Amino acid sequence: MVEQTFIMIKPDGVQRGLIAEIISRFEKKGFTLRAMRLMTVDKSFAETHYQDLSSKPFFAGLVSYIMSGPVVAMVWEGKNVIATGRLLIGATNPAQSAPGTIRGDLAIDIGRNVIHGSDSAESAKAEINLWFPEGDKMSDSMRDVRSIPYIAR
Ligand code: RTP
Repeated sequence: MVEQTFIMIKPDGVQRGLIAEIISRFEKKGFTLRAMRLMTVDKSFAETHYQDLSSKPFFAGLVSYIMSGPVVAMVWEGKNVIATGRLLIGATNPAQSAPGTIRGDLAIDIGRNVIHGSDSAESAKAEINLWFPEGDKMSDSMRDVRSIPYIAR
Protein backbone atom coordinates (compact mmCIF):
# COMPACT_ATOMS: atom_id res chain seq x y z
CA MET A 1 0.00 0.00 0.00
CA VAL A 2 1.44 3.37 -1.00
CA GLU A 3 1.36 5.64 2.02
CA GLN A 4 3.18 8.61 3.52
CA THR A 5 5.10 9.01 6.76
CA PHE A 6 6.60 11.89 8.69
CA ILE A 7 10.36 11.65 9.28
CA MET A 8 12.37 14.19 11.25
CA ILE A 9 16.15 14.44 11.56
CA LYS A 10 16.55 15.64 15.14
CA PRO A 11 18.91 18.49 16.18
CA ASP A 12 21.79 16.11 16.98
CA GLY A 13 21.53 14.55 13.51
CA VAL A 14 21.65 17.98 11.87
CA GLN A 15 24.48 19.21 14.12
CA ARG A 16 26.55 16.06 13.45
CA GLY A 17 26.25 16.43 9.67
CA LEU A 18 24.09 13.34 9.15
CA ILE A 19 21.38 14.87 6.92
CA ALA A 20 22.72 13.47 3.65
CA GLU A 21 23.50 10.06 5.19
CA ILE A 22 19.96 9.70 6.55
CA ILE A 23 18.22 10.95 3.40
CA SER A 24 20.40 8.62 1.35
CA ARG A 25 19.17 5.57 3.25
CA PHE A 26 15.53 6.38 2.47
CA GLU A 27 16.35 7.21 -1.16
CA LYS A 28 18.38 4.04 -1.71
CA LYS A 29 15.58 1.94 -0.24
CA GLY A 30 13.37 3.34 -3.02
CA PHE A 31 11.13 5.75 -1.14
CA THR A 32 10.15 9.13 -2.57
CA LEU A 33 10.79 12.43 -0.80
CA ARG A 34 7.59 14.47 -1.05
CA ALA A 35 8.33 17.46 1.20
CA MET A 36 11.29 18.73 3.23
CA ARG A 37 11.94 21.76 5.42
CA LEU A 38 14.75 22.86 7.75
CA MET A 39 13.18 24.51 10.78
CA THR A 40 13.60 25.30 14.45
CA VAL A 41 10.54 24.69 16.62
CA ASP A 42 9.38 26.51 19.75
CA LYS A 43 8.27 24.94 23.02
CA SER A 44 4.59 24.83 22.25
CA PHE A 45 5.19 23.19 18.84
CA ALA A 46 7.55 20.58 20.35
CA GLU A 47 5.03 19.84 23.11
CA THR A 48 2.27 19.39 20.53
CA HIS A 49 4.38 17.01 18.45
CA TYR A 50 5.19 14.89 21.53
CA GLN A 51 1.84 15.36 23.33
CA ASP A 52 1.31 11.58 23.68
CA LEU A 53 4.43 11.46 25.87
CA SER A 54 3.50 14.40 28.13
CA SER A 55 3.17 12.22 31.22
CA LYS A 56 6.63 10.63 30.80
CA PRO A 57 9.44 11.64 33.14
CA PHE A 58 11.70 12.44 30.17
CA PHE A 59 9.13 14.75 28.51
CA ALA A 60 10.70 18.10 29.54
CA GLY A 61 14.16 16.92 28.46
CA LEU A 62 12.77 15.61 25.17
CA VAL A 63 11.06 18.94 24.42
CA SER A 64 14.25 20.94 25.16
CA TYR A 65 16.27 18.55 22.99
CA ILE A 66 13.92 18.97 20.00
CA MET A 67 14.00 22.79 20.44
CA SER A 68 17.78 22.90 20.78
CA GLY A 69 18.56 23.46 17.08
CA PRO A 70 17.24 23.10 13.56
CA VAL A 71 15.55 19.87 12.54
CA VAL A 72 14.83 18.51 9.06
CA ALA A 73 11.12 17.75 8.68
CA MET A 74 10.23 15.46 5.78
CA VAL A 75 7.38 13.55 4.20
CA TRP A 76 8.43 10.25 2.59
CA GLU A 77 6.15 8.17 0.41
CA GLY A 78 6.11 4.54 -0.70
CA LYS A 79 4.75 1.05 -0.17
CA ASN A 80 4.52 0.36 3.58
CA VAL A 81 6.78 3.35 4.26
CA ILE A 82 5.47 3.81 7.81
CA ALA A 83 6.48 0.36 9.08
CA THR A 84 9.50 -0.04 6.79
CA GLY A 85 10.72 3.44 7.74
CA ARG A 86 10.65 2.37 11.40
CA LEU A 87 12.72 -0.70 10.46
CA LEU A 88 15.28 1.50 8.67
CA ILE A 89 15.40 3.74 11.77
CA GLY A 90 15.84 0.92 14.31
CA ALA A 91 14.79 0.55 17.95
CA THR A 92 14.16 3.68 20.06
CA ASN A 93 17.18 2.97 22.26
CA PRO A 94 20.32 2.88 20.07
CA ALA A 95 21.82 0.38 22.53
CA GLN A 96 19.19 -2.06 21.21
CA SER A 97 19.09 -0.92 17.56
CA ALA A 98 20.47 -3.50 15.16
CA PRO A 99 23.62 -2.69 13.20
CA GLY A 100 22.57 -1.61 9.71
CA THR A 101 19.76 0.58 11.05
CA ILE A 102 20.14 4.35 11.28
CA ARG A 103 20.19 4.43 15.07
CA GLY A 104 22.20 1.19 15.24
CA ASP A 105 24.92 2.69 13.07
CA LEU A 106 24.81 6.38 14.01
CA ALA A 107 23.66 6.79 17.62
CA ILE A 108 24.50 5.75 21.17
CA ASP A 109 22.05 7.42 23.59
CA ILE A 110 18.24 7.18 23.72
CA GLY A 111 18.15 10.90 24.43
CA ARG A 112 20.17 11.67 21.26
CA ASN A 113 18.82 9.15 18.78
CA VAL A 114 19.09 11.37 15.64
CA ILE A 115 15.75 10.65 13.95
CA HIS A 116 12.00 10.37 14.47
CA GLY A 117 9.53 8.40 12.36
CA SER A 118 5.75 8.11 12.67
CA ASP A 119 4.68 4.87 14.32
CA SER A 120 1.20 4.40 12.76
CA ALA A 121 -1.04 5.61 9.95
CA GLU A 122 -2.89 7.76 12.46
CA SER A 123 0.23 9.46 13.83
CA ALA A 124 1.66 9.88 10.31
CA LYS A 125 -1.46 11.78 9.25
CA ALA A 126 -1.47 13.97 12.38
CA GLU A 127 2.28 14.69 12.18
CA ILE A 128 2.22 15.52 8.44
CA ASN A 129 -0.67 17.93 9.10
CA LEU A 130 1.19 19.51 12.02
CA TRP A 131 4.53 19.98 10.24
CA PHE A 132 3.19 20.69 6.73
CA PRO A 133 -0.10 22.52 7.28
CA GLU A 134 -0.02 23.82 3.71
CA GLY A 135 -0.98 20.28 2.64
CA ASP A 136 -0.09 18.82 -0.73
CA LYS A 137 1.03 22.12 -2.29
CA MET A 138 4.69 21.48 -1.47
CA SER A 139 4.69 18.22 -3.39
CA ASP A 140 3.70 19.76 -6.75
CA SER A 141 7.35 19.97 -7.80
CA MET A 142 7.74 16.20 -7.28
CA ARG A 143 5.14 15.22 -9.87
CA ASP A 144 7.49 15.57 -12.86
CA VAL A 145 10.24 13.63 -11.09
CA ARG A 146 7.88 10.76 -10.34
CA SER A 147 6.94 10.44 -14.00
CA ILE A 148 10.54 9.60 -14.96
CA PRO A 149 10.80 5.79 -15.05
CA TYR A 150 14.16 5.38 -13.28
CA ILE A 151 12.65 3.23 -10.53
CA ALA A 152 9.76 0.80 -10.94
CA ARG A 153 7.00 1.87 -8.55
P1 RTP B 1 10.38 8.82 17.95
O1 RTP B 1 8.96 9.16 18.37
O2 RTP B 1 11.35 9.93 18.21
O3 RTP B 1 10.48 8.25 16.56
O4 RTP B 1 10.86 7.66 18.88
P2 RTP B 1 10.12 6.32 19.21
O5 RTP B 1 8.74 6.29 18.65
O6 RTP B 1 11.05 5.24 18.79
O7 RTP B 1 10.05 6.40 20.78
P3 RTP B 1 9.00 7.12 21.74
O8 RTP B 1 8.67 6.16 22.83
O9 RTP B 1 7.87 7.74 20.98
O10 RTP B 1 9.90 8.26 22.37
C1 RTP B 1 10.11 9.46 21.70
C2 RTP B 1 11.50 9.93 21.93
O11 RTP B 1 11.65 10.24 23.32
C3 RTP B 1 12.99 10.00 23.70
N1 RTP B 1 13.02 9.07 24.81
N2 RTP B 1 13.79 9.25 25.84
N3 RTP B 1 15.07 8.96 28.35
C4 RTP B 1 14.23 8.03 27.94
O12 RTP B 1 14.02 7.05 28.58
C5 RTP B 1 13.57 8.22 26.66
N4 RTP B 1 12.65 7.42 26.13
C6 RTP B 1 12.30 7.96 24.96
C7 RTP B 1 13.73 9.44 22.50
O13 RTP B 1 14.37 10.52 21.82
C8 RTP B 1 12.58 8.90 21.65
O14 RTP B 1 12.94 8.84 20.29
